Amino acid sequence: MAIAELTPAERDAALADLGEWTLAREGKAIERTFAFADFSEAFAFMTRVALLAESQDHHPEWSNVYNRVEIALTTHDAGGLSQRDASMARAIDALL
Ligand code: HBI
Repeated sequence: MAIAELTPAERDAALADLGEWTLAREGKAIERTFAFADFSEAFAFMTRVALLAESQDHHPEWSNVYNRVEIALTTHDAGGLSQRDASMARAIDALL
């Protein structure tokens, strides 16, 4: 599916509302690190994100070490950031 990459202005506007997320990969991705009480809490969060990703057909690039989860969002089909990444970041924050 063709989807447009955000312009720098759109990117900066999206990030303004996503206070905990930072720009990465020279503006091609956004990322956030989450820390939970323990592995079980971290994995429960990852399960919720996984179901969200499937429902949105938009999938994170992520890693987990014990109680920490690192998530990066980018749109492969756009070759960088799209509105889908901003929407997904907001939806992920709502799963906390
Ligand atoms: N997830 N992050 C990300 N980026 C994509 O471009 C993407 C995806 N999940 C599924 C998906 N694209 C499909 O639309 C395409 O693989 C067909």
